[in-house]
Amino acid sequence: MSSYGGKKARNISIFFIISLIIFMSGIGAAPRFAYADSAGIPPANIVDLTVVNVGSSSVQLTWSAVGADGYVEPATAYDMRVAQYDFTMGAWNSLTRVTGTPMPGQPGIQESFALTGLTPSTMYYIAVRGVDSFGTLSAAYNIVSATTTSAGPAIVTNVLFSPRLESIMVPSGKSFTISLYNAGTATIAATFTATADVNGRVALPAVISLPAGMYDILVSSPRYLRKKIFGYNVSSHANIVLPIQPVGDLNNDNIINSLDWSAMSVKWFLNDANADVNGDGIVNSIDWSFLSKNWFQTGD
Ligand SMILES: [Ca+2]
Ligand SMILES: [Ca+2]
Ligand SMILES: [Ca+2]
Repeated sequence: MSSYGGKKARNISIFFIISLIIFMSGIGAAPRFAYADSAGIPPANIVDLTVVNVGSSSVQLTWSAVGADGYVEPATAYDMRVAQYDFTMGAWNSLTRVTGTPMPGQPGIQESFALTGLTPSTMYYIAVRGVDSFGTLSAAYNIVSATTTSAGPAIVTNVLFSPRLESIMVPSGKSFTISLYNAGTATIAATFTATADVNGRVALPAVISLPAGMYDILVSSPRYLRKKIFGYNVSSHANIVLPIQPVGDLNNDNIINSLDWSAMSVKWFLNDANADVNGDGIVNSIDWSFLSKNWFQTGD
């Protein structure tokens, strides 16, 4: 047993010594070949810079990667310049250098970069050159131009409507249908039905993407004539006070006439939510007085 154990110990120590020799001699380590970038050889020219997409504040670009020497070994960096005029080589150093350009990949691969922070509806001229470890730039380049798109109107948020009803404060939970027409047209940009909050206000639902701009706004609510305001400039955080809706259209046909009186008269002296115009719990001459006052009025 002891001789076996001694043989094992000897084998382990021989293995350890051989490993140490291999380690110290560098045999077995990954070979490393440092590429000697030549100062005299610039990165190849980048002449395939291409605009692939244009937004209101960004331009998406692609080009083929160049190397530190021509197309050999990845370059050190890219030097991209942007101007609002068609520039010449002599102007290069005076142009704004774009930050955030990608680390050069293997020569020949396609690089992709989004130039951001641009002004809408503006023409830009862009070029890119490879840079080697000596700071030598590609000798030549192509210039691309792109005009950013217009910004477009912002989508409004936190818009409130304050409907107004003849004879009563707007009660919490009262239902309103509000339609926003593109101003001066019959085109509805948005329409929704929602109930009033405890302050009698109706919020534009967050799911509606309404661009800021001019709208004609139609409001309707059961028993009240529809009312429209024209040319309202809707923006975020607006609180839009709507016109007073006359009461008495019990059958919701947007006119107050004998049909509404018929609907009221059959509820005379009763507690009927629809015919009780002023909400005092009884249908009587007070409710009739509202119909009488608004007789033959029509809504918008
Ligand atoms: Ca070089
Ligand atoms: Ca009616
Ligand atoms: Ca009443």
